[in-house]
Amino acid sequence: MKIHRICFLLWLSSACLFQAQAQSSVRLFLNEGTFYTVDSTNMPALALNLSASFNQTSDVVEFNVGDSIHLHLINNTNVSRSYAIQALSVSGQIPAQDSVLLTLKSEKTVSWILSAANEADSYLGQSTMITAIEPNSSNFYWNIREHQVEAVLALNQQQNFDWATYNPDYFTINGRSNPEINQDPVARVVGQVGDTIFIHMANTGRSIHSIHFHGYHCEVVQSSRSALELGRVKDTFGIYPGQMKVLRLVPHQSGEYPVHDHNLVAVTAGGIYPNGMFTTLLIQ
Ligand SMILES: [Cu+2]
Repeated sequence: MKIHRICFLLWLSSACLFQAQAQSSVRLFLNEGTFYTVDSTNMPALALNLSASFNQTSDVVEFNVGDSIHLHLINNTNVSRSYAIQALSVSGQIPAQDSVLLTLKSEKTVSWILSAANEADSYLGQSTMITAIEPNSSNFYWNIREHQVEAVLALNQQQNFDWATYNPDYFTINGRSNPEINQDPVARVVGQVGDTIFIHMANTGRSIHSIHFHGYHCEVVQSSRSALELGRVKDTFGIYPGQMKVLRLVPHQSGEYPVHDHNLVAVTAGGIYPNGMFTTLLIQ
């Protein structure tokens, strides 16, 4: 997974006010390709990438609070596709091989989920995070999903899938499972004691997940579901389908500690444990 960081070389100079108001541009391609699980099972997929080549670990768009960005969303497939940022009540259609331009700005730190307006394409992988951050802050991104080949194949053929029979058997963070999650610098939290670290979690799947931290507690600083969650300091964070949740972690001790889905089925891949949602925090 890559990340698009819109940064300004002159941020700390006297030109920063001008630079901060400058508008930047980013191109995000909706690509189709083949998703490979950790045991080499494959299935058709969509992804949002910073280039026109498909990568199953959809890329994140990050910009600084107070800046605005022009997001060119390019449909690099041969059928018309929808898009939506539910939190902003933004949605629309992009004809095949065409694009739309979205101008986004935020005066406060916030993360949004950019997905399809329809469930099928979102489930196939058209879903990522767009986030406004404080300059020079430490941010990591966990796009949490689960996969069932039968569901993917049905939805990819525009057939209905009976979600009552949903029984996913692959569970990923940024399109990867353990042990590959720790090789993703966007997902794998690395920091130092006393750092302020923000972990942006989006549940872009269909199941509820419950993410458990060993060794540390985090504070909820954003929840798209309920303001009641804000300020809670815990070690386990439930996250509903479609929910965006941002955690603040200030590590008090060094070490390498696991983070995983507390539902142990979600720590498997094709039935093999622990090849699902499992990663480690590395604090020095
Ligand atoms: Cu645990």
